[in-house]
Amino acid sequence: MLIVQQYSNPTEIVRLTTNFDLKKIGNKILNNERISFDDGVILFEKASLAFLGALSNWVREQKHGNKTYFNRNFHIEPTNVCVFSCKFCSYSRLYAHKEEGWELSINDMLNIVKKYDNQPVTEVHIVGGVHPKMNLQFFIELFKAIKTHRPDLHIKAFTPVELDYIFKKANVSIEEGMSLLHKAGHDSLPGGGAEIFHPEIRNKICADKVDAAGWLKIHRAAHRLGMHSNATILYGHIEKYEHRIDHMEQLRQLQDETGGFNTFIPLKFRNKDNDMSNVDEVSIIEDMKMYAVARLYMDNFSHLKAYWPMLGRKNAQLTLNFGVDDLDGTIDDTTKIYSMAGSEEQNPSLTTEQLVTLIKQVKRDPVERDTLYNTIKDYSNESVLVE
Ligand code: V47
Ligand code: SF4
Repeated sequence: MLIVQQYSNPTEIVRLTTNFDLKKIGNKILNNERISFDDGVILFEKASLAFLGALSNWVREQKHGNKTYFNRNFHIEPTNVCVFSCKFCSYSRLYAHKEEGWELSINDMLNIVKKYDNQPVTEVHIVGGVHPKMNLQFFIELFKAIKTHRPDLHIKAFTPVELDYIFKKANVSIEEGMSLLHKAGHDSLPGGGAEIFHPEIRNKICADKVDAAGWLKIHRAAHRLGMHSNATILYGHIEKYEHRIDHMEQLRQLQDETGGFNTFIPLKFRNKDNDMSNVDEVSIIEDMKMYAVARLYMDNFSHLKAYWPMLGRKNAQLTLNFGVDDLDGTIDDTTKIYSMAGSEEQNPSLTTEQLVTLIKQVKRDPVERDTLYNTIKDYSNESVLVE
């Protein structure tokens, strides 16, 4: 019992650490000092899971107490036809084979929104392939149509991969394009398309889409318009720890500048049916290390999210002990982007009651939030749930 207490108490675990570097890093964290690039690499290379768990859980607790957030959202994937050819992607069909893919019209997408008319969802997450015929005007009309039908629905849409392509095609600047979309109802950006920023890896896994500078430029422009956004990392393939830290460093710097990021979302590489199927997936231990180091490195990001459909429900529960304070949403739909890559959940869907139970099972207080983390409902004292 004493040993368990020592190993979950961050002060004790730092005191007992014999490695000089880790002790120094641990003390920095306990003193709320920022850790350096080299510190981040050392944590990945040398720290035990117990050390990372104790410290990342402590940081999470400082920021959010016992709260674990979730939201009620649904996804729309306008198309899986894509002009790009990312090697890790199991989802897209090249434009040359577009007959194998799907393309939704504005009306199709509005009908999906209408399916949720009497449900208390707060957010629609729109992301898909990059289809050459779905242009800026198409999406302006889509956003206007959604907002006319349901003005209170938050539209979280498009990665810089889609936006960069759409703006170049429409011959507008990033600022102009973002402003037009924002006026039409575009509220925030999800975190996708970031993958690994470092060109050594990016050029091997997704050479033809927007680069790191372009990705960051679009998020910066969104933040300057007052929009918020998320950021992801696609980890656990051919990258090294240095590449992960480089990625987080670039995001941390932009966050220092704008403060516009809501949450950081590590996405585990899955290897089913893609051009990187020869690359093994990493272990659950590596997953927990990724979450913990992210929590320790990204000191200016309020939230760390585990996307449960990718990890599975049990592993998602485990991440809550490694710095995670958010489990994304109820995702009551047929999201294909992950099931096609071999995610744990083939039909990702959880009711609010199931998600709340999942969080309560690990003794956390479930809080439903909107996209911007305003509290909608605190479920900590609810024993009977009403949907
Ligand atoms: O950028 C594609 C990833 C991302 C694979 O902001 C893969 O709330 C693993 O960013 N293995 C898009 N991952 C999805 C995304 C996202 C998801 C949930 C919530 C939010 C948010 C954002 O999906 C892509 C890419 O990194 N992805 N293929 C794969 N084989
Ligand atoms: Fe296209 Fe996105 Fe797949 Fe890359 S990850 S091929 S940009 S759908």
